[in-house]
Formats: sequence, C-alpha cells, structure tokens
Amino acid sequence: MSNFVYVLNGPNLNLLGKRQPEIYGHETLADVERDCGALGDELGLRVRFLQSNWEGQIIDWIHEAREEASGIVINPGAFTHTSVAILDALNAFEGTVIEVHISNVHRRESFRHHSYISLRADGIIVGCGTLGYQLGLRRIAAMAP
Ligand code: CA2
Repeated sequence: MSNFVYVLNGPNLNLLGKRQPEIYGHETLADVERDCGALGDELGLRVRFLQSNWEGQIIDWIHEAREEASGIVINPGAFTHTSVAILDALNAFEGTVIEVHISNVHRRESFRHHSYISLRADGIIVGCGTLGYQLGLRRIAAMAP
C-alpha cells in the first residue's frame, strides 16, 4: 500500500485568507499546504497538495490518484453541491476518501446542506476550520495497514 495522499481543493479556495475571513479564517491555502506537508512528514505520508478552479482538472487528478495514492483528502468547494462527475471519479478510486469543509455547511444556506461527495466519502469533517485537512490526514494515516 502506498503512503501517497492527494489533498485536493476546488474552486475559489485559492482565495483562502484573502476574503471572507469571518467564514473561512485567516490562513491562506499556502499556509494549509505547509501545515499538511509538515504533518505528512510526521505521519510518514507523502502529500501532494493541489487546487483548481476547473472541475475536469480535479477529475484528472483523482484519476492520477487511482494509480498511486492510498488516500484522498478533498475539499471540492462549491462542486460539492453540484458535481456528479467528481462523485463518479471518486467512486473509481479504491482508497480512503475524506471530505473536508472548512465552514459548517449545515449552518449555512440550504443549498450547501447536500453533498454528492458524501455518497462516496469514508469520513466527513465539517466546520473545524483549516484544521480539518490535518484531521483528514491523521485519519488516513490511522487507516493504513
Ligand atoms: O466550507 C468549505 O470548505 C466549502 O467547501 C467552501 C466552498 C463552499 O462553496 C462550500 O459550500 C463549503 C467555497 C470555497 C470558497 O473559498 C473562499 C475562500 C475565501 C474567500 C472566498 C472564497
């Protein structure tokens, strides 16, 4: 089993820490990437940290993960609530999938309450801020044989 983990981020998450800090906090995506890399070193995981505003790019990365990764931590952004295509790609991935949302989507607009991704996710972390990514990595490390 590989120790490679993909951390995937969907649309607009490149703006993290630069807008709406009351919802998403002050950490930038670069801060999150740094923290995930450091934790990966501690846990013995190789972390590939990626962000795209394009649905097809995220799907291509999930296909790459099929070949080489044992886990995916994914914050699909707004694609969470719309994308059957990302769900289909994740259904073709055999490893562990952890879905992360920085904000508590259940305390927000009703259109954020449904997630296509949750139909595949092995675990879901919601409303724990950017710490959710690290919790996802810890869960994947704990599940490794
Ligand atoms: O809470 C989350 O992590 C979300 O996945 C974030 C998505 C949102 O559409 C989901 O419903 C919940 C939005 C990501 C946009 O991130 C921004 C960060 C800073 C400024 C503007 C957008």
